[in-house]
Amino acid sequence: MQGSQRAFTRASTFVHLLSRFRSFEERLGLAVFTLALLFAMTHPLWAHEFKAGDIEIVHPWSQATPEGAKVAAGYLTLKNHGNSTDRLVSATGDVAGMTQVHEMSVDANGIMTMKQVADGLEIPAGGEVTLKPGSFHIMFMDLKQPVKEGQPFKGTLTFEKAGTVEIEYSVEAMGGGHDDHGG
Ligand SMILES: [Cu+2]
Repeated sequence: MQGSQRAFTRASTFVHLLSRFRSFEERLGLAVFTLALLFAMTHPLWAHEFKAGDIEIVHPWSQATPEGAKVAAGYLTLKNHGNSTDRLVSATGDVAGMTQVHEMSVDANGIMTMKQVADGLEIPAGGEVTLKPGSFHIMFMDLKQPVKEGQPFKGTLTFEKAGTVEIEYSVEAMGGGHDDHGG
């Protein structure tokens, strides 16, 4: 994520400034402090997770939409701790009139297209699938209200075997630079 990279650059600059401190102890103490700071910046407080049976749902998030936008996208990681394949068959979101699970692909002409995942999104036994910008995503359509940064919204995920679970999407700032769902 760009944010993390920026945070990293900032932290690196900070480390450079710290090299002016004289004693080893001073440097060590400040280095530890810097690492803690870096950790805090790259592991957002809003990281959160949910469970449905053997499926662990890690950090559902969405991106703020511009005023008047009709669509938004949801991203998360699905980990299957079970011994059999499961599938994400449907999803809902409080903000949307209709929600679908989409996949993105690039056609022969280099045009990016997306379509609904047929037969559900497979999560292999012991494996994981990440829904992320430019790839699989949850598509919120017919938005009833804008998706606003810092205003999480609820939704549900339904799995073939693990059933339905309620989750909450955190909303990150607009313009992360890698979302094609501006509306
Ligand atoms: Cu889509």
